[in-house]
Amino acid sequence: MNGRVQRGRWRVAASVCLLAVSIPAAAWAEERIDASPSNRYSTPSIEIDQGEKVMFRNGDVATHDVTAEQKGPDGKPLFASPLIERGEEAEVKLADTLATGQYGFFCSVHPQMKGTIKVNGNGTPKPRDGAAAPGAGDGSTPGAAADDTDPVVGVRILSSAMRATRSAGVLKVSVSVDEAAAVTLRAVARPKAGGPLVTIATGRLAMDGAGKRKVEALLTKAGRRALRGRKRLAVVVTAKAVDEAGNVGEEAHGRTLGVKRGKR
Ligand SMILES: [Cu+2]
Repeated sequence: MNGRVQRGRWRVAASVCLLAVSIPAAAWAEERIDASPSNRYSTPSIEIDQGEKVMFRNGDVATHDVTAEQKGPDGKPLFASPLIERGEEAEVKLADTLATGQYGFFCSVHPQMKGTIKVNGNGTPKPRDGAAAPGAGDGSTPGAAADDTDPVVGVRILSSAMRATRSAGVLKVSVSVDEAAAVTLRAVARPKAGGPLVTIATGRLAMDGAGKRKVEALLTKAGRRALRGRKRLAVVVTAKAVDEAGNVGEEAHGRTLGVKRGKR
């Protein structure tokens, strides 16, 4: 009987010890989401502490990203990585600002690729820039505050018909920014099922202030070829905005050409 009590105590002591070791270890870690062939996340669900950094590594041959399903108060995804090519690794930005909870993500090029980031109660989330200082100037250092706010860019594909797009040689897109920025546009598609992503249209424009503009992205040679003799084509346009201070904002929009809006 005495022996039993003793063993019980030992067990409690051992598990407290384990806890003490595992908590700081988790806090140092940097979690990673991986993509693998073909078109899937090989680590679809990860768990992080609040404030922990998340990386995305693309071990697949196709281009992928990690985009939050939920949008923040600024209208941007709660967290996102840039689109990266095979073998590249990039930070899933703003994942370190997440509070305890469960957050879905997907690939903006392959929306069927889905995963979840679970944020546990350990740690402290990093402040979210836009939410922390909504247009509030830095009063303590008048006129000297560096611009470290990323431009917010929005993009929508306006073109919907295959034939009209092909004969015009351009993909019509609407672009919005919340400040002056140079915007580059890149439209990709996968003309062959299981084949590589190709750039089908590109464009660039300079916005000298906040606003919205319609733009025509020129079809590339590969783009004209991809649209030829085809009824439908799924297209994703990524708009990348760079402001004068070099801060970067990015957004993507996908649409299937040849399918009328609101119809299946
Ligand atoms: Cu993808």
